[in-house]
Amino acid sequence: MTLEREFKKPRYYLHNGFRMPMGFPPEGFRSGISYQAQPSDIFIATYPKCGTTWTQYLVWLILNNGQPLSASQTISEVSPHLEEVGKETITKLTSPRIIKTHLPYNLTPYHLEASYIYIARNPFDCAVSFYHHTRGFIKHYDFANGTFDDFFECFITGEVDFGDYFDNLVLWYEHKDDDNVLFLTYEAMKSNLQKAIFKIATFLGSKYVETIKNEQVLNQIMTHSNFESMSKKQERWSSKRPENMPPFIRKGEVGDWKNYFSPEQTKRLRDKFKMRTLGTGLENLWLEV
Ligand code: PPS
Repeated sequence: MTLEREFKKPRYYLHNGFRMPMGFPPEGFRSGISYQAQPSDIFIATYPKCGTTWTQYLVWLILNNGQPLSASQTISEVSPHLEEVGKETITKLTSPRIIKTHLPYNLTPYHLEASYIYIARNPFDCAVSFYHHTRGFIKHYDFANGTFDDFFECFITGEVDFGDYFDNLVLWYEHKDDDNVLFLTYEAMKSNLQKAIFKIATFLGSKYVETIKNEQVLNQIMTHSNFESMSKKQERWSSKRPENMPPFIRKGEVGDWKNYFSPEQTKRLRDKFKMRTLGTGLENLWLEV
């Protein structure tokens, strides 16, 4: 008789059925979802590990003529995480506010004139990145010794913080053609960052298209937002991770998942992807991954 293996699970807490990292104050969530969105707000809405920080910084750079954050500033100060810090902190930001959120569409504060930039990443690389994230933030998840196989079972069943990957993606994708939504993929940003910058600037308004028409400004945006520059900055941006854990801005690649997934896991996630995206238009989004 074979015994089914017990999988180790990270620690979470449920807020009205919504799974959040331990250590995120419940009050932040309650208050964050009741924030009244403003017309000038720019939400960076993503499922975790899909390119949030990269896009936050791109938007910051576009809004600030390519000027990088100063040594005393961090990305989470200028673009806080809504459901972590709550609405008071967000309200204090100067407008236009750059707001990070991992909330699903139906919980994200809405205003017809606000801007929502959604970045999607293929679920395979997302799962690997999320695994390292979960391992590294020990105080949140108590999962330092968790394996990829352990985490995969949580990811594929949607039992991870901020909910099921597919629930988040499919619902946001339904709104991809709304006037106030810009839908981009991490992979497209990787293959042509300049094009993504033009799309973001165009979406944010003609004033920003003028900004990036200045070649010097565009070059600065490209340079400060590239993986190497952001890797150097991250020590000040994210809380200290243990020596033996990869950094928050880790590898920044498309296809790293192949180093982690077993053939069985690959088939299970491919099958789930097919099932959850059938008839949505998402089926062909990542044919080459
Ligand atoms: S979080 O915790 O949800 O806010 O994480 P998020 O920022 O969404 O995703 C982290 C992954 O994005 C990669 N990253 C980048 N890739 C390419 N270029 C740049 N500049 C960049 N900045 C961050 C980061 O390395 C994480 O992916 P992995 O695959 O783990 O490297």
